[in-house]
Amino acid sequence: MHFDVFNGDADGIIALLQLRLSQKIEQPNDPVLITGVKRDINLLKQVDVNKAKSVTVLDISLEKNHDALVEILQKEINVFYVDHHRTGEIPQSKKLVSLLDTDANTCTSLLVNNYLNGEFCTWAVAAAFGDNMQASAEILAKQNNLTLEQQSLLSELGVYINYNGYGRSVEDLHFHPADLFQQLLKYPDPFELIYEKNSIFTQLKNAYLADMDKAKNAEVLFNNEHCKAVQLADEPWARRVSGVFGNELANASPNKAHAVITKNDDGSYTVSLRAPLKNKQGAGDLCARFPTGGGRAAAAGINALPQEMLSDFFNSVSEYYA
Ligand SMILES: [Mn+2]
Repeated sequence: MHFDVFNGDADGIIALLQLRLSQKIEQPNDPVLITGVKRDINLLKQVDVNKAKSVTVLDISLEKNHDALVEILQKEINVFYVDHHRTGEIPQSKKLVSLLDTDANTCTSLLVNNYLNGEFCTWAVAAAFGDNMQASAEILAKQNNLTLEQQSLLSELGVYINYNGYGRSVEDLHFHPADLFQQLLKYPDPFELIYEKNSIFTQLKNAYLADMDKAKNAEVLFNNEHCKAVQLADEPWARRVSGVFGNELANASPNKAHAVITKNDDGSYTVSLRAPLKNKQGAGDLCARFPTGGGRAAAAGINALPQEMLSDFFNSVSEYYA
């Protein structure tokens, strides 16, 4: 049995899409899909080590999946691991083939795109836009002679797929990421999807625009030269839109760090932090200072920040980027 383990955001879904559409590599028979909401990254432990012969892992931090990976490798299961998040210590094993690059301007789909020599580069462009890597997306788009209109459509597609991954649980999402992946697998050419009437593209677009419209009234909790934090309501629409709304704030004020905050049932806060676009570093380390925090240099989060640490967090972020 083969297991495909992937993050439920645009980067994870599209990285797998590129691999499974490919004519260049051997394809597994009826792979088992393991994914979840974007924040659900402890996915590797869900692999059944007694049934797995091989595992592909995409866009989830090796550091956070280290123990499960070691167990899989000890069972002599082949692992192909592609990612751009924190790696921690990388296990040494002949069974592990990895493409790991934590450069702030690359993402898993771009790494897969290199691996496949650009076989589905239009999808990779959409993924890079979806992971908010504008500059890298535009470079790849230009290399492939995509027009500005094509770029902006692929950007929309990436943003909508990414938006679908945000929620506390899969019940918040419009599409389960595994179902969304299966639907997208019908479109080797993303423009076919984009131009199709009433397609998933259109459905996601309408849902996205409705949620974003509500987010414009968000309450500002903290705002200075270096950091802006806004709070969104604890409702499915807000949980879905928090990440992409954060990207929009970041693009509007590229010199500031941005935090989008929602309250959890237990009174703690979910935090999504983005480093200033002009200084894409430190977000992962900042979030890791707080319990349940972690992530990448450019974008990171805290799953349950205790209420009494909120102002501490704002001050830390503000001081760090001052
Ligand atoms: Mn990613």
